[in-house]
Amino acid sequence: MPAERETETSPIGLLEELDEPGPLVGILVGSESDLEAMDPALAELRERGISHELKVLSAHRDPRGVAEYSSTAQLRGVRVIIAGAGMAAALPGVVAAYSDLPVIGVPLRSSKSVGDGLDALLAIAQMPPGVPVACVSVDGSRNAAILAARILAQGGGYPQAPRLDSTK
Ligand code: RP5
Repeated sequence: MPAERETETSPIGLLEELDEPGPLVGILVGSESDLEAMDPALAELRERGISHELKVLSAHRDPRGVAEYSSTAQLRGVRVIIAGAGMAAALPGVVAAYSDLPVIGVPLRSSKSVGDGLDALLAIAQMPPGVPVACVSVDGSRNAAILAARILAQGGGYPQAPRLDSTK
């Protein structure tokens, strides 16, 4: 499997790709304007030889695309999802609503941020009970990649948690 599988294509057709083994880490960003902030994560994963893909998918502008990606990622072999977004950063939370995979949110500072990224930090960290998102620091994409690597390094041995009613 190649260490790097970076694409920015639409997720349409992901279901047809189920035969192909997916990368271990899926990286999503809410906008093309977020791409540069994820460079440290890409470098970290590359250096560690961890296969990954990168897609631009907005929770607000393309909610169906986010739902399709998130609900098929595990079937494709993805084990951890890193999702970076700025402003009203709904992306990591929406991904976690559709997937049982661990989701690491990266709050991003953008030119229109309030409080230098405080808006995104709160949007990602303040998830309601039952829908967990791990949150790193503002523009902390390198830490997100290191955390993903540590999650991947854990073996099995603990049964997968059953999906519970997240409204409780
Ligand atoms: C968020 O809005 C994106 O994650 C980005 O950080 C911010 C601005 O997006 P653009 O207007 O630059 O596309 O959804």
